[in-house]
Amino acid sequence: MFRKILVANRSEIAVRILRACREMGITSATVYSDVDRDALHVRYADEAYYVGPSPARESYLNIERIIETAKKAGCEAIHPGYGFLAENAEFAARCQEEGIVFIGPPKEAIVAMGSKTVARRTARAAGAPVIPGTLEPLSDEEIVTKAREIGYPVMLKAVSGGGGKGMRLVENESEMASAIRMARSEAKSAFNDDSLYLEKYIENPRHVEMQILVDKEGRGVYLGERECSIQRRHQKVIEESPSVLMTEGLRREMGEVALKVARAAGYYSAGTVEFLMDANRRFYFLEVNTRLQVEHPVTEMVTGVDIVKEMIRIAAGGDLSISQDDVQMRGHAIECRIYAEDPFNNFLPSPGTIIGMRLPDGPGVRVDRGVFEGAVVPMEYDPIIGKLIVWGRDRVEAVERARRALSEFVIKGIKTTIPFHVRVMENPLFLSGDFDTTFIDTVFKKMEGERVPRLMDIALGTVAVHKYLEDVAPKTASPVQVHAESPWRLYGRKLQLRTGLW
Ligand code: MV4
Repeated sequence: MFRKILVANRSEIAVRILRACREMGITSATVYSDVDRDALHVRYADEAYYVGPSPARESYLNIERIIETAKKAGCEAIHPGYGFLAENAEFAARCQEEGIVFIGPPKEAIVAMGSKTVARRTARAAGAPVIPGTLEPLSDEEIVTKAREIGYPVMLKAVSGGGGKGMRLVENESEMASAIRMARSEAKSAFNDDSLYLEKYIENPRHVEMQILVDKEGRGVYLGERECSIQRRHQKVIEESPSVLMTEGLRREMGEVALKVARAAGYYSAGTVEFLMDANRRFYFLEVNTRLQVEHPVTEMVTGVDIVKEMIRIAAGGDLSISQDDVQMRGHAIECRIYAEDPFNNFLPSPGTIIGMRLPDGPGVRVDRGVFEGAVVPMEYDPIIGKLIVWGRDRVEAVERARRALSEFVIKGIKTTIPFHVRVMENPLFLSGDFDTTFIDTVFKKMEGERVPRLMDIALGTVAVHKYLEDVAPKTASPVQVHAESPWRLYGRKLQLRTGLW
């Protein structure tokens, strides 16, 4: 096992990985930029090294500086977390050249899965159901011909894309010329690669992804699926496991497909194989995420497997600590991503100083966070400041705990997505499980200009802090009184009635 690891990331994911190091008895080091001098991850690491100015490209993305830091600190391995250098094949290659273990998949797998057409060819060769479409990049002329063959509507996608960038829905041939132009230019500026391919458009799909672990010997397990259909502009906002659509048979099928794709790509480490699922529960391979994902905790909550520790063990050449038979999914987990964004103002970023914070806890509650009371949320990086993950014996209990935990969760000084999650947790479509990737756009778009009603404010748990920070409390009824007519009880009853559906 490694003696010392460099965690080349920041915020909640750096903290998460540093915790795994501590549990494994591995000495940890981390890196920080100017603005992160006092950041939480710096405090959780055994050592922290300054790597440059605040802009990510000069610090967290500075490959040579990070490698040099790992060597200086005497680290045998680097964990990249997610984002930044996590899916950067050049970085993985540089680690290898310097004799440092990259805690992630082999660089060849990053390159292969980074090309969506190579990924589709690999998946197809492995026998995975792939969305009908092309397996090669196309010229403008080929796009028009192939689109006719596939049949409109089609999705025009960037070969180097993923996550929705450079993607265009094209309903008919008259829209094609301008769609090609826009997609190529978007892809060119985002990935420096303007090549495109085509897929048949899947209407109102659900995003279901399979978590896998594969060791360097090629032994693998799947840890079940995550339902990630609640997204906003291709950013996931809520994830849960299991998916309400899943059956045991379907899970086994999807899990085995995911492992076959991974093996065909020469993959090892933790990874995620993404699928789109249509209204008939047919699933199609979408892409492979060659990294630890933001939403990994929901899988940890239902399987009890520590994905980060397994990932480190695999990187060190160790065996998986579990076989497929050991993997049991128990209960239901839901993750609410807490972003420093204003849900009442089109999710505008809301950087600033956190002047007050109360974290939820109690039964079935986990909070992974990158901030603390007094912390500054900088504008330079991803606005995710933490995640609330709840576990319940079933989906109903998980939702009840999410509501309860959200009602305890207070962050003052910046705007957060907490009130947004409160709304989703009371939304009938979400509660019924009958939602797809259009959920936020169709049902939840109109939070602009809305104000949280006083009752809601109390349910949010803000009263206690208001008492000290603002003069709101005197204007409200006492918490006890309001509680008696709190919307939560009502919705809680409605929810109980729905239990039979799942
Ligand atoms: C699609 C699709 C429909 N048909 N591909 C968006 C993000 C990227 N990872 C893939 N995406 C989609 N690809 C075909 N052939 C619909 C989406 C899509 C979507 C997928 C998952 C979650 C949310 C989404 C929101 C809009 C569109």
